[in-house]
Amino acid sequence: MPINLPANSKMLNQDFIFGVATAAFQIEGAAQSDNRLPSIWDTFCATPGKVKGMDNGDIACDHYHLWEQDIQLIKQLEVDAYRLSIAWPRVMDKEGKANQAGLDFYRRLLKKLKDEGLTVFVTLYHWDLPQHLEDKGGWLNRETAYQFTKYADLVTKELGEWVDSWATFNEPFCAAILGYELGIHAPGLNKPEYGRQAAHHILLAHGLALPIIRKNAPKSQVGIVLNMNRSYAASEKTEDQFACLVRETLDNQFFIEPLMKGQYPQLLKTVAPQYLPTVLPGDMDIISQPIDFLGMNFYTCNHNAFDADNLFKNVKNHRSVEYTDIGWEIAPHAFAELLVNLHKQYTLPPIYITENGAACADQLIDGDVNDEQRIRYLEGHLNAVHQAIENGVDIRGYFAWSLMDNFEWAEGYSKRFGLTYVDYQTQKRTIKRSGYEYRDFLNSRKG
Ligand code: IFM
Repeated sequence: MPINLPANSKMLNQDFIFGVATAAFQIEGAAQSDNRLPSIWDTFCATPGKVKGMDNGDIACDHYHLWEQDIQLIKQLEVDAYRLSIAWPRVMDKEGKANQAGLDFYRRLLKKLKDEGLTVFVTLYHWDLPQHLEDKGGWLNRETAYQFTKYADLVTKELGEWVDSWATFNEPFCAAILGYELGIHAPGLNKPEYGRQAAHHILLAHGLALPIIRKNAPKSQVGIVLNMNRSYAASEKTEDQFACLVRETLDNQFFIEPLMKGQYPQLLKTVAPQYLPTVLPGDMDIISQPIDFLGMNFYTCNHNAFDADNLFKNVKNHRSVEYTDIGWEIAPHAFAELLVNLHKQYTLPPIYITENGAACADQLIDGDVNDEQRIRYLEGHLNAVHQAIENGVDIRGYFAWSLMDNFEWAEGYSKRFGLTYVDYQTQKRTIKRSGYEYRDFLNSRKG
């Protein structure tokens, strides 16, 4: 079943970038190698009851050792670009000094990626905060934003020559809200005021780092990556419509509005003031500086019914729809709508779809993984991107999540998002049918 786009799609032009994405903690392993410090995810994994099966990132996909073979895997998929993240605890010691052994790993990796002709997108923070900073309050401590600028300065100075695109943060919603408000992710705290204050400090760190990155890497583009959901009201009832509006505000607008307009959503002042962080004079100007691109990660949609005790309450779609193995509704139409709505609400910079993909109950049988649901998922969402572009949204690229199966945070290794199957016992990689279909689709474009 091939992946198809309309023949006239702008996504088939040579300048539209297609890639695959990963993140450091999810694939690297080598948790104790070369003076890497513990991160909040190491601590969270070691805390009983937090991660399924008490899985951890100690070995993961052992990419730290298998990186050359993994670059060949990327080449086999014949993509244009690769998106990865740097592990802060690997490259900086507690005093803020460079850890050359950790930096050397990334130097070798990035240089080879460039030698292989790939466009390289790097995210500075994909959730692996050094534990020693969490011990001082983590993202609840404003000082962490200033520590982040030192880390951003070091990394963009040392590694800038091989990077085409820098993102400061991946999914501030997950880092702050899942981590500090809902307690599902590291560091596992759960108070509304914590989540929103952590989010403010992350956005502040983003803004403080922008001029530093621009100075160190003047030829690269700089932006940030947000994850977004499309919210639907569970019914026509006023209270469900209201629940949907609040949810959309807390999930999406809370992050994009400060970046684009320098303010938090005004609606929260009246309906949920506990979700407004403490902001110091000047913060919003720092946060809302222009960016070269906005990265957008999309997976699913929500249906919201009013519950005064739980503004994050989801109900199942009452229509018969398909879900992935992680229980997320497959809703490509929601992706197109979300993109077009944002385009109407804001003057957006160019957008890259920095993540999109499906967790499927993959099985390796005789060297073959027949993941037809993932192929349909990819085709549906690629066509949604096409629709959004037709409706005027400036989208420049698309990254499938993920290059390979990996550590799926609180789900451990139980959920597989890869275009490549990983046997965690042997570390053997097997390209799934979705990987081959993605490759063939990219080749048809080149032809
Ligand atoms: O695996 C994650 C990734 O780290 C961030 N975005 C969502 C993916 C799937 O949950």
